[in-house]
Amino acid sequence: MRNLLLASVLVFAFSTAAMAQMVMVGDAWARATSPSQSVGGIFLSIHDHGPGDTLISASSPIAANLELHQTVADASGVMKMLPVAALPVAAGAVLDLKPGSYHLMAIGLKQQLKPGETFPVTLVFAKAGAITVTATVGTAGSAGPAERVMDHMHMDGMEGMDHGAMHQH
Ligand SMILES: [Cu+2]
Repeated sequence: MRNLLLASVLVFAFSTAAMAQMVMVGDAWARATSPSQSVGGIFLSIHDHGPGDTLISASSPIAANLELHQTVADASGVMKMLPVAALPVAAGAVLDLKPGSYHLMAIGLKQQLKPGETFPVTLVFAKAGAITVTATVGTAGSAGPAERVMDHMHMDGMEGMDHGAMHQH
């Protein structure tokens, strides 16, 4: 009887641990900003280890708002950023938020983002709830981790212009 009870406790503990890790967020980083810049891009990688989930919002103490954005080409090939209401992550999939693609846009920066500094980013998922990670600031033109340098070379200039155009009201 005691063994049965112990087994039940172990099963419960295991499933609780598994639930907590159904979504993992890593490689969070941001582009460095100039003192006059009020917006900035934040990038990270979301790994789903469960039945899939949806990123529904994000926040950070460094900015008034973090918006979910997507960089897309319009009919004439001009790159634009569009706010997205939610970002679905398929079961077992990896969703990379990276330059030229999905990203978090810090709106109303409260501080300059200087290379090497870190700050917290909280992501809220429909199922997994809130997950807070630490983002590291790269250099101004940084594409983040080395393997993303190719994305950077293709997309950085265009995305930089988009950010200015879209957020200067
Ligand atoms: Cu953006």
